[in-house]
Amino acid sequence: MKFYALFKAMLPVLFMACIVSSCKRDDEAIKKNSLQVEKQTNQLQATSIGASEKNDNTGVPISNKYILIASSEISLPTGIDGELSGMGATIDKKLDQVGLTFVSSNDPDFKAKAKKIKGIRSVINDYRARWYDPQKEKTVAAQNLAESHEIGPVADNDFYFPLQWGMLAVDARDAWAKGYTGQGASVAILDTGFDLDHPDLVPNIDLANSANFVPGEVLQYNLPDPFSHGTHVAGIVGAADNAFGVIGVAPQAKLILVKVLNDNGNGDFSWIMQGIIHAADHGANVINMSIGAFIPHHSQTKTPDGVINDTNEIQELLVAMNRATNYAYKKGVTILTSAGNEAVDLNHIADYDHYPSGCSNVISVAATSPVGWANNFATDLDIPTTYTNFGTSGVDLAAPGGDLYSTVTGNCTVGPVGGVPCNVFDLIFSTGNNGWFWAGGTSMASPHAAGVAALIVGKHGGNISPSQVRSILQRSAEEKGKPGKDAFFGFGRVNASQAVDY
Ligand SMILES: [Ca+2]
Ligand SMILES: [Ca+2]
Ligand SMILES: [Ca+2]
Repeated sequence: MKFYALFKAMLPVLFMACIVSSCKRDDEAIKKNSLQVEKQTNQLQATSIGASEKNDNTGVPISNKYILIASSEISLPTGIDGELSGMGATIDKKLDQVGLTFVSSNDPDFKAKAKKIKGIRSVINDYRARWYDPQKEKTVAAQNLAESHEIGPVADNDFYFPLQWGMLAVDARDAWAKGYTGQGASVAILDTGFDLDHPDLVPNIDLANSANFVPGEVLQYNLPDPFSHGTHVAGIVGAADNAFGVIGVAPQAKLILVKVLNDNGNGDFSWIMQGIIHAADHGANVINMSIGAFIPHHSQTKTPDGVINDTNEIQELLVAMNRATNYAYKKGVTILTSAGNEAVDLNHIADYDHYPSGCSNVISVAATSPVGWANNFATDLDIPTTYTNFGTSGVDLAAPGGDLYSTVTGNCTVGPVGGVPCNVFDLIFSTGNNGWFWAGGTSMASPHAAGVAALIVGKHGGNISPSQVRSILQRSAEEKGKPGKDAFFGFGRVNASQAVDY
């Protein structure tokens, strides 16, 4: 049976500008050699998708990849290996913990056959989606950067800290001054590949527990384009306080890097589920997923063969995803995700829901930004961005995500960086592949909140449940917008300093 669906997916990063700098300790060496700004507008658009993989801008079922969902949520049927091999199928991965198996088979009747295995509740296609389109990125003439730098004693401020208005917005420095830096907390970053030898990340990367779930690729980001989404997100959570580059919200948290999307931005749902389970089983206290997709409630597609109703398949896909997030939650993991960048009211979209922000036991984060911060450092840092999704049902918290306002003109200088369009400084500055970038999106908001979650976990020595972490995140957030929970801020904009007072 073919699987048709209405689907749209992307990584929630909207705007990027880059400053590619030498990763050298010497400030003189820190000169931008390239700067470009690009605005990508991603409007919600439903795309009708056929069962062909030819159009790689859209989500498609993978014709020979299947997800088997057991009736049990905590185990797989005994003897399933033998039954599957008897069908000529290959087991790609078994997740006994949640009763899921991912299988390859070229048998066109595989689905019908596998559904007959005792203890199997459903068999659906796995899905691949392009979550991020590198064709829409700028091309940067990246310097091939030597990283044979020497990092001196930790005494200086990290030289790009003056660019990090997001740290001011969440009162990160006050939390650090109180002695809370995320020490003792582990944050798993589920994303594209990462710059594993970036001097800002190396001190905190927990390589032993990091993992790649993308067949044919490695954990290290490996594209010529130096913007690396995963590297940017990781730096917001936990770039080291090492007198170099930038600082993350939780600069002493350990970073478990988990590659669930390939460097071109494609990812299978099975890779994401494996990443969630891996993080939960390898000591993560917090998971950050700066990824997002709209999945329809119902799907019915007219084909030459008649009408195909995929509603059940879609519901089962979500059953599988929820098993992964529920498993992590029960193992004590606080899960943060981006609310998405389509500027839609999540309370009032009739036919779609946003995932993984809509999964069970995850915290969804909307994005805020100043307007013209480089022109006026006293300006409000907590304005809802132009792109952020909103709605009380779909937003739990708000955090800095950055924006790129065309009304902000001219060139500005902030800290060590000058001659840059003033509006670029309203984006979030963090690590990229062999350098640093500005980027904006709810992809950047979620890791600010994940960093605050890490500060909370660190303060409590890891002995705190995800429901308690959520409660503290919400109660310590700064009230914004309408009193109480509201559409753009949820329970408020996260505050690191207030969070560590609980
Ligand atoms: Ca640093
Ligand atoms: Ca590198
Ligand atoms: Ca409010």
